[in-house]
Amino acid sequence: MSIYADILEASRAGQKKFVVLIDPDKLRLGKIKKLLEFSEELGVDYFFIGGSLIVNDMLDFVLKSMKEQCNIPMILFPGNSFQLSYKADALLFLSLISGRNADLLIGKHVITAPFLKLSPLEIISTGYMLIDGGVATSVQYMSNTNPIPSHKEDIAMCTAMAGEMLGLKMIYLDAGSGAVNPVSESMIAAVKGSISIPLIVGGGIRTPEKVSANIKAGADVIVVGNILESQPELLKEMMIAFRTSQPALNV
Ligand code: 1GP
Repeated sequence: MSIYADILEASRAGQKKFVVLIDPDKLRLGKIKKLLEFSEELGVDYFFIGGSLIVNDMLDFVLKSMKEQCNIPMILFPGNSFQLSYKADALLFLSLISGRNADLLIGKHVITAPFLKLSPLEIISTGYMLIDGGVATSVQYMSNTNPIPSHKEDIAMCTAMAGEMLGLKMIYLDAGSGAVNPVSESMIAAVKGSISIPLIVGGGIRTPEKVSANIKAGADVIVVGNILESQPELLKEMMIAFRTSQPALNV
């Protein structure tokens, strides 16, 4: 089954997915090892690999060593068109629909499409929506776009609806890596109620309580990155919160 089919089927059945975001630039290999072991042991569904700006040329190397150590599928979450590696399993083909930077809405896609067409990667078109997380994040600066204000649920809902109508397969609500304020539960619920495609939520999630609250609000896929780089052991509590909050499992 393709990765997208798996996410879609789970989302329709009310089952959730947990993703660990790996920024190849930030992680030391020793730390990756621990995080990979925990992720495999605790049943993490996918890895997202990427960052707004990757300075070291580590992508291929990181993917190769991850593949040697564990079997969790790896999905590229590229900050730019250079973050491409055939060692991954899939790629989020991101259109930054909360912004008005034509390059990130369609321009880069035109340039990369012929390469992706030849690649073995599963390409999953995803509407990426940056939500104000209370601090200027790398993605905001690098994309040269304004995030949607955190209380403007109507704008977020209409943006997500338009993304679905344009044929995008998933919506990613992101407060940006290291956000002070993660996306609120009320915004998650509002967006979830306005679309029928899977909803990914990430950015600034630091506690098991927030994981649980986001699941209850309607997120289909939870993404956690930053905090696990420094505290990989927190993954255990997060996974417990993740599993116990799923309606389908609460029997
Ligand atoms: C960022 O949603 C991801 O794009 C993860 O954010 O690193 O803050 O967990 P954090």
